[in-house]
Amino acid sequence: MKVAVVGATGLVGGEMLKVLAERNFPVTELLPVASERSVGQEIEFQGQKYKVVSMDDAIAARPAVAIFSAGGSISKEQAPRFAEVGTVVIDNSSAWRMDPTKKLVVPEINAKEITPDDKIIANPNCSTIQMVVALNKLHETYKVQRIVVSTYQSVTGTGKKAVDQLMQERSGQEVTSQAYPHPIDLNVLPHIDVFEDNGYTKEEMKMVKETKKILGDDSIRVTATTVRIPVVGGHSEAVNVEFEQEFELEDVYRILRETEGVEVVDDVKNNVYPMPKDAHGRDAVLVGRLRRDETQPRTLNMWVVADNLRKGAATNAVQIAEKMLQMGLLQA
Ligand code: 11C
Repeated sequence: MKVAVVGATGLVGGEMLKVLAERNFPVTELLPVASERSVGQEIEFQGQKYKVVSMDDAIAARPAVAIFSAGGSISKEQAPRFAEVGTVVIDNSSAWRMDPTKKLVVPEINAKEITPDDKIIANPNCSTIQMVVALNKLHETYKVQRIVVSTYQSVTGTGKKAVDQLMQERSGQEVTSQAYPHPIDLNVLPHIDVFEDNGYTKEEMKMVKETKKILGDDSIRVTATTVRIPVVGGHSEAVNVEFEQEFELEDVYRILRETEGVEVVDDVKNNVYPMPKDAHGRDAVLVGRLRRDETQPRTLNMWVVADNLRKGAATNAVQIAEKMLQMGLLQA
């Protein structure tokens, strides 16, 4: 199968290539696409060298699937051009997520909604993916009414420039890479993406809107505070969730142990709980610190950690492609 990876030289693009190879996605020809200045540069994939090609050349090659991670404006412009030649686009930007004509997919939850008419599929935001993977089965059992979430997000969510800023600050070098308006090392920024008119950031509003769309329930109330911390391994989230039905904590543990994509890491007597350094490089969503909110009924506190570049981005996108292949929706 011909596969295009658009944004192949970025942090997420690199992870997409790694995940496609690791999972043995049946790639017969890779079309790495990047900005004009990278065209001709070589990329290694499964022991072979591939030249970075232009967007137009990739479209002309009519790949079966194009996995995009090149930013919203490029997706808005270029995804329809791929779709027109019959390529299925799986897009990791925010360009199509809230478009009512596009599916927003976490395969464990709603891949069954994809139909042969869907040519552009949206991959959700990383911080939303890990939260809904953890909540999906609990929602089916107890019905989520309200979520209060605070995030602790890795600099890898911003990209290479931010990783460089953190590392330069940490090593005491001159800081030539400035991704944030403030220092990030030894600091915490309650600011991810741009501020909107309601005082929330775009990242916070993504968690509000995308959660409802993926879980297919507009009545769920979500309020979020998203925070950048000087960490590279993954995003962490403190999630307070109020259900319609009462629960037993032991049933919550059982449901989470049986939830696809979740790993329960919770043994506080031995100081065992999810941490980004343990999630790094893995696909599982780690869940721990499970406890009742003692201030009100039917409410649970949990701590959710995942590698934002993997399940939060590349792995989820490749899993969508795998599901579509199984469903007969990708033509070689
Ligand atoms: C971050 N969640 O950590 C962002 C990165 O809408 O796909 C992903 C942005 C997006 O900064």
